[in-house]
Amino acid sequence: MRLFVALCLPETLRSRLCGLCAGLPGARWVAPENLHLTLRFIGEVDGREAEDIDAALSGVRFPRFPLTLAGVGEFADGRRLRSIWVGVENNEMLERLQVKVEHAVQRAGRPPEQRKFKPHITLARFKSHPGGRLQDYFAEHALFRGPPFEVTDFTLYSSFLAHEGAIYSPEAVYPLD
Ligand code: 2AM
Repeated sequence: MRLFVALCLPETLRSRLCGLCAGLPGARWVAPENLHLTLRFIGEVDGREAEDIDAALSGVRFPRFPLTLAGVGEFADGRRLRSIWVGVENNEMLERLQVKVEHAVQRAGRPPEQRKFKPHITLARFKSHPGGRLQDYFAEHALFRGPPFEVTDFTLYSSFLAHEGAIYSPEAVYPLD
């Protein structure tokens, strides 16, 4: 199975984010129930590895903390637009939690993540570029700021790639102190 560790977002916040999910031709918008903030992508594992990862994540001790989503941005490979996302206000606690999760996943035997952690919530992925509409979109939503919310847990998700798109299922939830 294909695993990743993420923060689940409160329902009210996901509804707010849905307001950002319109107005770009060529966008494949993420379904509201799939909006999440990834802490660590793990990838394909077998049942034994999944158990080790679950055990390591169960050992993470970390306090609850507040988080605020803000701003919008894009990921591109050269000139090819890959995705647009909502960012996070500077948050040292989030960075520290991510490091703890990264270490736990490594203790479970996975190789270190090479990419720098860039917290984001993907809103849409693209097969074709929306052209000039993208600048309008960024101008319209540049000042987006969500209501602060408390992070009370993190989740190990499995991802199943179906025809209609990815289906994410929470496999385990790890409460913060
Ligand atoms: P994305 O939202 O930026 O695409 C489930 O697929 C989650 O894991 C998504 O949040 C996705 O990030 C992330 N993800 C998928 N493949 C990845 C990879 N190879 N490296 C890092 N993160 C990945």
